[in-house]
Amino acid sequence: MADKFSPALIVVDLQEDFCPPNGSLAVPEGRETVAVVNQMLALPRFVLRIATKDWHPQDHISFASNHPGKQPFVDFATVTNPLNPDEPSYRTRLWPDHCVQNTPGAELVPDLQVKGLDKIIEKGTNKDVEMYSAFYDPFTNPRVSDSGLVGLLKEHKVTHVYVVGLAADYCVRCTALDALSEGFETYIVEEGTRAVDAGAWPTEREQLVAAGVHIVHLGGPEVARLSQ
Ligand code: VGL
Ligand code: ZN
Repeated sequence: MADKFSPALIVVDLQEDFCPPNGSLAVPEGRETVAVVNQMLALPRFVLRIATKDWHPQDHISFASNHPGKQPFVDFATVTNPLNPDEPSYRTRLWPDHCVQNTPGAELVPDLQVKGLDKIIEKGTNKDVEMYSAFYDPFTNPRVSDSGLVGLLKEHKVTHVYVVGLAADYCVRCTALDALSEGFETYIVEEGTRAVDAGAWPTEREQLVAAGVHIVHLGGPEVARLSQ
């Protein structure tokens, strides 16, 4: 029997606040991904096309504004599992306020072909935890938030996950790593993403490849098979 190929597309956080010229956390060239993402959305082979929205309450732990004296981009905060203070805490980078629920900055970019989407998943809604991944937060003992994405992919018997959107070095990266650990063959289409720190991307890219994520390109065979 031929190997199963049942691919899903995950479009990560293609929202106004992550795009120039006006986004509060604009990723350099972030808006250039939209045409590529629309091209991916139009490919016939996907069994599921999902978009995520970063969707924070105003008091979210990742906003520097909620930590007196701390500066976005440069400072960090400690995150502790709100359900288990004994689970090891971790340091998380602080950001400008972004993607606040029901604000214009949290909207998907207007040029995105949303009619091609099967579902939109909101993440980062718990004020006490950072959630870069489209699947769940980084805590495991116990997990604090689960978006339901694994369940959805398994329901549709998805085998391969293609990830695009923003930002390559944060939410795209974490989503790809979780997809991999859930057992999916995982691809990042590089033209369809951009990094917050473009200078650090080549190193992070290598780490993703070492972990088993396939970083692929529009003209390559991994994308071509989505047309057949
Ligand atoms: C993201 C920083 C903060 C992302 C979300 O979508 O990559 N980055 N929140
Ligand atoms: Zn965020």
